[in-house]
Amino acid sequence: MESKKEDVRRKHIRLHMEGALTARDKVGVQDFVLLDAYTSESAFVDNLRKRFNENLIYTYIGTLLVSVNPYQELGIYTVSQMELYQGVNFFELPPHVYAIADNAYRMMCSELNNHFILISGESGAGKTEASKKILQYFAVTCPMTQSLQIARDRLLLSNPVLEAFGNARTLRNDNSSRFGKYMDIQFDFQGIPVGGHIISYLIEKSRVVYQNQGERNFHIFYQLLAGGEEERLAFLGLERDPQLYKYLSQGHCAKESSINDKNDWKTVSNAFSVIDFTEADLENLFGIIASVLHLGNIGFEEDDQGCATIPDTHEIKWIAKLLGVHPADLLEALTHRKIEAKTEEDFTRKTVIGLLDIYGFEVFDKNGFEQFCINYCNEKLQQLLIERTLKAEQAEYEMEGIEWEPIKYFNNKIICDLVEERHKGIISILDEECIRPGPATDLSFLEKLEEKVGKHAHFETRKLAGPKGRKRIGWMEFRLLHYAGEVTYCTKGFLEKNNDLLYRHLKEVLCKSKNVILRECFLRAELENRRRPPTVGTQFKNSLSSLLEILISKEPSYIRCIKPNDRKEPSKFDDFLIRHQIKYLGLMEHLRVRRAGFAYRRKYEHFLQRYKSLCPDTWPHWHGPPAEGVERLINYMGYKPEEYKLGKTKIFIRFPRTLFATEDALEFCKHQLVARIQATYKSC
Ligand code: AOV
Ligand code: MG
Repeated sequence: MESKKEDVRRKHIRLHMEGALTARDKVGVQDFVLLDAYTSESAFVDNLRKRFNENLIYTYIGTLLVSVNPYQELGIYTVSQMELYQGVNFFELPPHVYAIADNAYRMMCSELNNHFILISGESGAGKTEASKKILQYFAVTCPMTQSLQIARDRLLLSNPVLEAFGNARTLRNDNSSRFGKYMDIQFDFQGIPVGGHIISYLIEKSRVVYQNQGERNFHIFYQLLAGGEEERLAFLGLERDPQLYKYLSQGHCAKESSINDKNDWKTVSNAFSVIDFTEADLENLFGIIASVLHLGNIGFEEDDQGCATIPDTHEIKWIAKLLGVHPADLLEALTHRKIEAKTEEDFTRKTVIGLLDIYGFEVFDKNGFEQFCINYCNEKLQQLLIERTLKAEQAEYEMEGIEWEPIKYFNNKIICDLVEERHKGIISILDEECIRPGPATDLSFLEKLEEKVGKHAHFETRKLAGPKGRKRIGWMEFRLLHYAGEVTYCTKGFLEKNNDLLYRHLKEVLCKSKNVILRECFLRAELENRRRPPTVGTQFKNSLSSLLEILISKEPSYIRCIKPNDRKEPSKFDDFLIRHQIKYLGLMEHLRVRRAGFAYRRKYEHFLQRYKSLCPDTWPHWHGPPAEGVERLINYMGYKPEEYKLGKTKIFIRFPRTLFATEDALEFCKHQLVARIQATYKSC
């Protein structure tokens, strides 16, 4: 294993040094900072395309990983690949999501601090897949005691369950995450995983009752019908055919060839048993799932007095049985309306690596409240990235006392403020409309927006349209100019979804349910609390701000995912689409900042450790200050003054070729050493 690992490393270092040679023409450079024409977007795209055509989907910009979704299995996630990356210095092997994971792990172990890996990119770009690969990497490579293996399996198997209940087919992605997920793994001081927890963010509830053309409900409904045992379905009063259920068939794609619900059911049921769901838990859980399907099939009619009635009570009986409520109470609650005036973990010696996998930026033909929340969330993550990379990188030069030319970049804080600012932002305006007395409607909300944020540079409505020739905006719509592009939102449903109120009468019935899970969701104490709960928009805003607090306190690693085409096809590289993503992800600015005259920077200690064998003064040991050792080494190597700068804690190397030459020398030195040893053996 070790010699194979060494071979691959050597081959890689050779490729690395051949940056300017033939291999580079074919496979491109593996780190964009090595691009000669690093300011050219075309050169950037060319490099990405060359690599994509060779099935090399990963490329670095310094320590940031750019990943292009291959839409096919590439065989690069095997256990032997994982072993290869384990404990190897970041730039020594080709770019990989495992290198990011391993680097975060090693830094956490050596510096005893907390890390997080932020995976971003638009819907379908590969975020969830990347987060699963990272989780698998930790599961396979981290030291593990026997008892911890059970916890590990549980953590891994929580994923298919979360996906079954939280993911669905959309027009953008067959397995689109409809909720945000922050997962952290806790490690003890020896780097052994000892636990973890998962926080989920705003699930797209409305999908349960309505899906657009070409989209589906959450996977679990279809999985249960396709794979559930006969007796289970009979117990739940369900038929196999999803077309029989209104909530499963509105998108006209209940049966989708690219999704194997029957197989997925097996995975999910197996996961349920490993994570210790008892048969009673499952009965309660699927009782709720089946009730939703029955509920969707209830036919409401109007009687002579204009009141709602349910003539056929077949479904009501099933729901009442499954939820353990009285059928008459349920019927009454569905047809009448009564009108009436997280604890933080205790991190001591533990450190964590957090993984954030959240819904990506989304644009459909019709965008509603859900897209508004999802895209707002993406604005916030972009903001975090700007703060921590573009700003921080530039601050590093300042801190290290290095002169440089500041780089301009678009700061999307202005859009975040437009959405979330207190008293002035869109969420506040929406909340005001939701609580004000008198008849508020989705239209009056739009008018308030026009009045209060109409002049904002990133906001448009039909009345306040931007330049001519742009796509028309409808009466009920407003448009936001997001960092990732324009999105036109229809305000229909904004008030209702933001309020998210369930009539008290219904809640009272559900509080008395014999179904334990349901009773936990509808607590009597909450029913008695007459205070109005915060709106969905405000809850979301608050949970995002606590998420950012969690992230800000940790050391970041970034993965930027790119979607190669809109048709979910392998080997298709759509230049136009990719250019757009490169632009809005700010990758060119990131590269420019990263290069800002210096292609590489390394801490003195690390630089010396790697190259000390090249200079007699530093080999085999250097006992003085690392900065002085580095100075001796580079003088010996003949670095010219314009090739580098010495900062307070790091050496900054201006040109990639200087580093290549140094790597070259290191390789040569190793070969000589090996040849000398072989010669000694032969002569013995
Ligand atoms: P997302 O998480 O970024 O979208 P996914 O991670 O679900 O996107 O990826 C979408 C699909 O692309 C997956 O189901 C795979 O078929 C394929 N895919 C992604 N990454 C890889 C990879 N590394 N290797 C092979 N196939 C891949 V969303 O959740 O919609 O924002 O809300
Ligand atoms: Mg996802």
